[in-house]
Amino acid sequence: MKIGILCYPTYGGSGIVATELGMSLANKGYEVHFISSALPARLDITNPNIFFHKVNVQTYPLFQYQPYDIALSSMIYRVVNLYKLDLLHAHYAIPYAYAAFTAKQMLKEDNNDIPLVTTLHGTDITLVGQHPSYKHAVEFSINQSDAITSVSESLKKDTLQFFRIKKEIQVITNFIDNSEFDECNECQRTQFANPDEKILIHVSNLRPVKRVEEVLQIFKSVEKKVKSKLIIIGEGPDMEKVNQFLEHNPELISKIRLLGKVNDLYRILQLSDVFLLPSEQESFGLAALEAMAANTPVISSNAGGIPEVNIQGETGFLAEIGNVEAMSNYCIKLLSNEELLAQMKINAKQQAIKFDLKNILPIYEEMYKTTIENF
Ligand code: GMT
Repeated sequence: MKIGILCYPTYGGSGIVATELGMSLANKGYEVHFISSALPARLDITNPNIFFHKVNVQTYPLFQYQPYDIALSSMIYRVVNLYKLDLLHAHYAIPYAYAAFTAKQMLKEDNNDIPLVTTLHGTDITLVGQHPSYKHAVEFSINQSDAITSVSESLKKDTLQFFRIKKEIQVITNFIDNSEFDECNECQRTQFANPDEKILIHVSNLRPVKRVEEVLQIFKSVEKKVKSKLIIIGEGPDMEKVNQFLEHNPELISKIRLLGKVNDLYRILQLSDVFLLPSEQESFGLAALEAMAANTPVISSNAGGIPEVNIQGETGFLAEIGNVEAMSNYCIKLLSNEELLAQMKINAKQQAIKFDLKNILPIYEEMYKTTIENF
């Protein structure tokens, strides 16, 4: 089977899921073509079954905004024709499902139409997709897809609530390749904390929905009770809030490490004790699953699909969105009880194993086959 994957190339959940899925399919012998504005961050382009097609946006002085969607649909059309693809898989409705629909119309003119699968990831539904500027086009392109998948039950519910969807939505949860988290010999806690200190960690693209200021407030409370350090990984618009917090709390500067984008994320997760995710919205919380795969329990809000991943009292603790006090207290409780911490580390890993790639990949393969058969 030859599959075209349309996704965002940058650090962000939807691009990561698309890339990991494509690489796993390529390892199983499928021919996988990535179409995006840049090489996806984690893509191993040396795999002979993987192809990358960069969307080139032709700039022209007349355009106030360069028309990426037109260039994208043209590139989809060209790649399908040239490489004889069997199926397109759009990750994130805007603009990928929309551009794929346009490409399909062009392909129909050549009697060469192919099935389109759209995977909904979260903010395309819960945030940006609901804006009146996009809503009708998002609803239309979801309904024009030949199969629709959602990364959690919660996101499926939101999609059905906010849009008039005429087709079945299949929940295929996000996944993790636990084999990438084997025994970490290079994990050196001493690089980040003294032996008597605990390590708290937050990983995100620091957008407002991630509520990074609450991560900092939680750490401020915890650090008073439990000797600890905080690691923040990622870059984004709310980095300014982090800087402002440090200006107001200079005594914490030596206790908070800002690492930006890192290549060895899994290694750093493996040496951490607790992952903080106080998000306002989270369709799934892939970052929490990655932490769990690294034996790291999670203290989170109960937004969206997080409760499907982080189980209260087992893999960590959850509180209402914005309840910093509860999240801080849970964190103190967890970090000051070695027995509880050790048990939750084990539970977190067991939960990650339930979401293992080898359980989820066959579901995608089956869905592709059914979609092609019914086309
Ligand atoms: O929120 C992000 O970090 C990025 C965003 C995206 O679209 O790339 O992530 C969304 O998709 C991820 C993969 O399916 C989910 O794990 C995230 O929960 C979801 N983010 C939100 O819903 C806010």
